[in-house]
Amino acid sequence: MTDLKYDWSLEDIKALYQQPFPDLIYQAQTVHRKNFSALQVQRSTLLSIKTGGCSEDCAYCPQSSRYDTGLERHKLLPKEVIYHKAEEAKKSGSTRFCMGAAWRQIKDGPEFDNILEIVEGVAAKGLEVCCTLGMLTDSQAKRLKAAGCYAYNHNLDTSPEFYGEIISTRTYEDRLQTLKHVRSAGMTICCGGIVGMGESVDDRLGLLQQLASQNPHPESVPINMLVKVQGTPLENAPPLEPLDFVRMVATARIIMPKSMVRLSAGRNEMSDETQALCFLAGANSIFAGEKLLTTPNPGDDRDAHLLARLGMSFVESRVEN
Ligand code: SAM
Ligand code: DTB
Ligand code: SF4
Repeated sequence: MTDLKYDWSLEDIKALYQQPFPDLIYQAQTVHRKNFSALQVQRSTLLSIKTGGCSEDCAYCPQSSRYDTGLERHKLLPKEVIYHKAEEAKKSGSTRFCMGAAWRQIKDGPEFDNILEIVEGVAAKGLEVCCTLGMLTDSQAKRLKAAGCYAYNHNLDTSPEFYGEIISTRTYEDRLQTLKHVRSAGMTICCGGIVGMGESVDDRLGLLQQLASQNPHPESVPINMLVKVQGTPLENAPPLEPLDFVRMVATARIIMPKSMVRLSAGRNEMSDETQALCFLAGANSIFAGEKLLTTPNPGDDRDAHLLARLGMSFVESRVEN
């Protein structure tokens, strides 16, 4: 059994990250194989249930109302539309359905009641339900859990030091507080961040340190490569070296050995070879389908072709229901 550790120092994380690439990949692969099948990748499907018009100023995000990204806004989707998408996701092999809303926080009232009903409906279809709806209070977290929400996604995005360069409308502490509420309600935590926003290597590793200092570790850790969207302040962010991204994935795998490491946004812009290296480095989950929340994703055919060439396979969705 791999020992879990919650007090990684930045120096220790850096020593892992900076080792020669073959040593890093070997170590990550070894940890990966101790804890998971190295040949299997789990799929989640994302659906933006409320799009755009968000009051926050996250510099990467096409959905902030402060930037003109040409995105078509829509209010909360009708529940029939969401159920239909959930069924399609299950048929195409996803085991988790993740609903995202461009909100700063959930507001109690009819809209939240609707969400609770939708969560119940999707869970009844035999999918793991994940929500990402912004900040939430302790009692909202408990109600979501009671409705059948299995996981809650809320990212720390970057290091505490770099965070202020990216978001001014809510604090790191706010985010940690929401994560606390999610944990105490008994939902699992999906928490990660974004690479490629102009942050330093120390910022990337500082993010990993924050994630690994949570006890228990987040059950899933999405590592996003920034999708540069025209009109956002980060549209011209400096290019990211793909091998640095792979190093980030490998380091996450080593320090959070039992977590699902999700190769998240940015796959559409990545070569198949970079993705293959990420799987070698311990990534074992992806978002499936042609769209993330608002930006393009590779789609099922390209993913199936890649996995087949690697002799790998997808975790199959449960067949009941
Ligand atoms: N509004 C909620 C929130 O911020 O928690 C939920 C949705 S928000 C779009 C979920 C996550 O998507 C963000 O925390 C961020 O990490 C990621 N994200 C958003 N835009 C992105 C982009 N352009 N590239 C990569 N990741 C992005
Ligand atoms: C996460 O870390 N990545 C997903 C999910 N959690 C909600 C979202 C990625 C969004 C990329 C930009 C977009 O498509 O709008
Ligand atoms: Fe709003 Fe979430 Fe986008 Fe930030 S990341 S602008 S909170 S939708």
